Amino acid sequence: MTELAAVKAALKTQAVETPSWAYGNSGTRFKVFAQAGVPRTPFEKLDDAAKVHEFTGVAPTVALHIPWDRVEDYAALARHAGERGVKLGAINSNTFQDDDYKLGSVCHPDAAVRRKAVDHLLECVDIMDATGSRDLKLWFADGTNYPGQDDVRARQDRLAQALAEVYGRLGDGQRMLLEYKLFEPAFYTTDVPDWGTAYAHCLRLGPKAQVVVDTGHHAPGTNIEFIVATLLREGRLGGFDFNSRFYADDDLMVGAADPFQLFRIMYEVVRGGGFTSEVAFMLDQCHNIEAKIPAIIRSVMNVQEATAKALLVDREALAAAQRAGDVLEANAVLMDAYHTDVRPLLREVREEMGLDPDPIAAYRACGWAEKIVAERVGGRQAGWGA
Ligand code: PSV
Ligand code: MN
Repeated sequence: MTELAAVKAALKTQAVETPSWAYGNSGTRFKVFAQAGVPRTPFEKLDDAAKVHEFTGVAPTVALHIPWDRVEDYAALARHAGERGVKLGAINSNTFQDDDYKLGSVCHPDAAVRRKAVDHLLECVDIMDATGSRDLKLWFADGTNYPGQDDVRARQDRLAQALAEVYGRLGDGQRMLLEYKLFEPAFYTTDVPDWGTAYAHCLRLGPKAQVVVDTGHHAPGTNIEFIVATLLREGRLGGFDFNSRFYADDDLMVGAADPFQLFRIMYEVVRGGGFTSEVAFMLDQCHNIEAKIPAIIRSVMNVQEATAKALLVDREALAAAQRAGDVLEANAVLMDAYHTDVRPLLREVREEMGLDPDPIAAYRACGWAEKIVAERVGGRQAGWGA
């Protein structure tokens, strides 16, 4: 196989998971702007996700969020997905939208609240059994707002205990992905603020516990690709939640704020052997003012472009320059790949996959946007909390 053929083959096997919540309405704490045609049920979210896969060819799974995507019959939901050519992906838990969680969930000082939170996580594993999902994604809003508010060490013990109970419930082939976030909604301490804390918990738990890197959850200027390289070296990179940030956790389209950073991350993934199904490439975005389905298609394409550039790095030339201590040449080799216009290559890849080379134009021409606006009348639009 030529080198270019190998790059194309790799791009064809790429899989980007889209999040059910990105198809529903979202906003800021100031306002949620409703859009016409937005799904009203988890089934309709899957219908939209299937369109993203139909036109990109690389978005075969959809992450669910419980309780937002709670249904009577999860096997029926999985069947509905299958009939449309997609599958259910990670199950995301929600321990942040109940009054009981004001002071935390699994780290709460009251054992009864912790019990409720852990029971929810266990219910999520039951759902994984029904949907055939591999990954349970955990993000905790737990933390404190004021120094002295709670004992930060005791909170770590409570967290460890909760995680151990859920870990023990995981079946064969199931994993726990622990997500960290620097701050928000807690403003003083966050109980899982960084990759080190997440990694320490995962290490204690065992190999089914893996760290998930949400690109929006870092301080400005953080070298995320270094974190990625380190977690891959340690065999603990479970996946990504891709999105873009300008200021804090902005949840904008991935690759919108800093495509160069996305390239550097994808290069470390490729370099570290992480371009496999063991690393889940998920989007975690909210499309507050832009049309949702085309924005998700655009995001998938942005991930593809960064991946293509990362795959095109001339690793032999790079290694030679690094061995020679040729700083400028090593940097130039990396930048050559970054500056390559990979859009023609990706158009070819899509054509070879039997797809339209321009997924956004194809989506616009297919009439789905008009159809959902006409048909999804009445009922309650999906959004935060639904
Ligand atoms: C909140 O910051 C958040 O965006 C986390 O990143 C989760 O992954 C996501 O919500 C869904 O719960
Ligand atoms: Mn996330």
